[in-house]
Amino acid sequence: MSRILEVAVAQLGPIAREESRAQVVERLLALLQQASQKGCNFVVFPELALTTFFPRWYFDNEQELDSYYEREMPSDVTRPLFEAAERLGVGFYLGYAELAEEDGQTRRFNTSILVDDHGLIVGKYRKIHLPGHTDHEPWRPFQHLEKRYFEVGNLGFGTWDFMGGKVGMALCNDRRWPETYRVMALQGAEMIVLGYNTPLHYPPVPQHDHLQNFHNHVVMQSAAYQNGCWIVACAKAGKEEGCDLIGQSCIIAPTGEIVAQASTLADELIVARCDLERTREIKENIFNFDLHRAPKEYAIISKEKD
Ligand code: CDV
Repeated sequence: MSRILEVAVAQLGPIAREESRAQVVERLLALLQQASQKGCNFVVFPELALTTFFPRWYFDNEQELDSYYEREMPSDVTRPLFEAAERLGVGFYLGYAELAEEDGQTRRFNTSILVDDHGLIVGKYRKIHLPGHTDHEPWRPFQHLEKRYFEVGNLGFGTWDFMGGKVGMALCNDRRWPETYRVMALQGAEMIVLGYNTPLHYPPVPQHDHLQNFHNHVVMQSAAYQNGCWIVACAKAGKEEGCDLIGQSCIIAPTGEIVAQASTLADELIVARCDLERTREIKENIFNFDLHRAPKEYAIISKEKD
């Protein structure tokens, strides 16, 4: 027996600072359409997919900063994506900057949503591992101000019943942390989807620059295997406003094997037929959690710092 999700990763090339939301949505729609023509029913877009990666600049003008966030989802400009999802019967994952009013406060999150094949939002995730720094650091060739522009997500790592499977979400830096995947795998995740914006140059430790693509894949391939789940990862790639972003978007089987990989740094669609039943090969054998995990020995992992 098999349980298939026909998955497409819609890697994006650079988004210019001057590019409008409407122009970006046109690009996303073209990829969604292409995915549907290839017989896919689920499309994964990148992190912060509607604008340029704005945390690379320090803004002291709040109005300018706010212009990168979405106050509603869908909005007039993003609704065509939801309509296309319903019309084509194609669900999607999308990352964006969220400006929310909660408990009488304005809050900012790096967010992703799962939209089903009826065009309905069925899940929301707010990024938990926020990399970078809080203050302006002019010594850097570009800023990475996620710690300034976003709060740590307050929704935890969830999983959702989605189009016949159990799907979890993460965002970029989350993919480097083993706990991200394990928390979702313990909730039954069969597929974990994520988007990323990863510069080729890491200013604090430039001696690792040549390892960026390796580190990208090594964490996700081992996580897929160790948690017996599919991992679907979508980059925003290429030279964006002078900053090189890695590509190598990929679809990884529960065995840890990459079954599809992008070969450009531009808008590119890659696809794979993902059988969710294949998660059992791992989950019922080498990584059978019920039989072989030793959680009593892992208590230190979730202990707060003293
Ligand atoms: N957007 C990200 O989370 N980027 C980080 C970089 C800064 C290291 C990443 O983990 O890819």
